[in-house]
Amino acid sequence: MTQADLEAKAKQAVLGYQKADAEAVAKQAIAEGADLVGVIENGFTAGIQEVGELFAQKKLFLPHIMAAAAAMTAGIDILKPELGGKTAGESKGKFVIATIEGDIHSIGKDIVAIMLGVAGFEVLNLGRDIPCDDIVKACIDNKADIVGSSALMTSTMVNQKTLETKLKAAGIRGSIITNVGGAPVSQDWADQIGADVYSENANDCVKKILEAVGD
Ligand code: B12
Repeated sequence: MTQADLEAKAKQAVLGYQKADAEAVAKQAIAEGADLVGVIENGFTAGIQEVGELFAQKKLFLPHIMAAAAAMTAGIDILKPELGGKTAGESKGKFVIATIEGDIHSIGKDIVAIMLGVAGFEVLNLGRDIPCDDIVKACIDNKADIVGSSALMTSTMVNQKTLETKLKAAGIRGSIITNVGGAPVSQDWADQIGADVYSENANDCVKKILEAVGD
């Protein structure tokens, strides 16, 4: 099967809420030595983005989103161990990532975390709805080089600003790169709150953070 066919099948599995199909296409991609990052980005991610748009247009409802996310996660879970990532001593930097306080959206953040791992960063994924204080503590405890926060709602974006303030108060803002992302987040917002890097998606994040750490 061609790469394009595998990607189309992965996308269709998410759009059709078919967990078993998502797992099957992931296994097939591995067996055929396909470009697995391509299958994630152009297949599973493209599928969930389309579902997200249909949800926003009220053509789909919450159960659809849950089922599509479950299919995507099942496929990605099979691909993850095959993606490699950093090997000991080669880390490009320690990246702490979390969905910001009050926000439970985790799909995009998890995709970013996977791609950063593939690019050679040591990623500590704290999860979702993580209090700013806990993010700051994780940065200190792990001597993080970069901290990324995800916000999917206009009501939770403000906590990315709180995180900036708390990193300053903890005295570590000068020694850490801050990265913000999420659908309502923009370069303007990053400038407004004083975040170092805004990323539109996983690719953009890897590119800009590699630049920021001087790789
Ligand atoms: C899936 C989804 C859910 C799922 C989440 C499942 C999960 N485990 O994540 C469920 C059903 C649980 C859910 C719940 C809710 N949701 Co919702 N949800 C969505 C939906 C449809 C898609 C989001 C998604 O996963 N997109 C796919 C991923 C791949 O894209 P992404 O998240 O944007 O991530 C990419 C980039 O943004 C970027 N990125 C993301 N994070 C980060 C982080 C860093 C560091 C970087 C660098 C980059 C980066 O890279 C990613 C990969 O390319 C959006 C609609 C939309 N169009 O966004 C609504 C949406 C975000 N939800 C919304 C709402 C209101 C809610 C609820 C309050 C609904 C409710 N009434 O209960 C609750 C939230 C409760 C809470 N406290 O958080 C609204 C927010 C409105 C607003 N502007 O504030 C939206 C926009 C829908 C809408 N149009 O109304 N939701």
